Amino acid sequence: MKFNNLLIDIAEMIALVTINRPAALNALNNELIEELAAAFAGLKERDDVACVILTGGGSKAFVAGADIAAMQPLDAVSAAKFARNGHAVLNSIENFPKPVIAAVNGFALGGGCELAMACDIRIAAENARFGQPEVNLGVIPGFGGTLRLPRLIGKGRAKELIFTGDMIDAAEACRIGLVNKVVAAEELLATAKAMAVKIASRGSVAVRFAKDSIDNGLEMDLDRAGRFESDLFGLCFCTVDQKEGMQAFLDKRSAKFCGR
Ligand code: CO8
Repeated sequence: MKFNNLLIDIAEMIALVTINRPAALNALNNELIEELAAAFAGLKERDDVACVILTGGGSKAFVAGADIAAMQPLDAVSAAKFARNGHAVLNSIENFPKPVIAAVNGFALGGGCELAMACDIRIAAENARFGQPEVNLGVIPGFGGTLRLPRLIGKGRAKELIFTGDMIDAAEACRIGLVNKVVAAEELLATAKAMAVKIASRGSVAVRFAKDSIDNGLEMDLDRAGRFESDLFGLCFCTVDQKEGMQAFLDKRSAKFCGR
């Protein structure tokens, strides 16, 4: 599929997906949301992709939010539809069977912050800025911000960010757990790639099960979550990678995983 707003580059088992609408600071409109959905659906099926990095085109923004010009004339029904489409694509990223790293290279506001939060890991450049400024526009976050932000940083801090609409810098985002680490802008992609390559070298079935257990386990009570984790732990023992990983340890050599 040809994309008007995305660049996709695949190398060394890593897919780099760049949201490329820099003239509008990569703001999310319907077309871009549909392209993101199609891109992730395609990458899901590719055996030559073990990990995805999502970043923004240009030097200023990861994604500066949903497209305000496109949203301004919407009525209630079409706004709810737009929000539901956004939820669907962000859920597909959160549930993507391989790790997704957000390399946040500038503004991550509104839908952009929500998109970053749907990724598994967030690495920010020093110039990144985060916020949920929707109340400044007379609306609330509509792509999962009221749901994922409190789960990530706690209810009190999430309410402060959402109620004030304030922007925070990368250092503050790191301090409150919104991002995993902050690096110099020129090191952002190399840092994200190094992490992706490291993850891709591990047992991919185990990484997938770990993602499943963390994401689903957080939504269950501890008893059910414990049983879910135990079942996935047991399933690991059907894989070639479990036999290889443990044998390699016993042989005092590096494991050669095959993803089965
Ligand atoms: N939508 C559309 N266009 C945008 C957006 C946006 N979110 N952000 C920036 N742009 C455009 C600007 O209009 C401008 O275009 P032009 O050059 O044609 O005038 C261009 O990008 C560059 O932006 P600025 O000139 O404003 O750049 P600055 O460096 O001065 O400022 C900011 C950068 C601070 C990021 C500023 O652009 C800004 O405040 N942008 C809006 C941020 C925002 O409010 N984001 C939240 C949007 S709401 C949202 O995301 C809700 C998600 C859920 C939707 C639910 C469905 C109904």
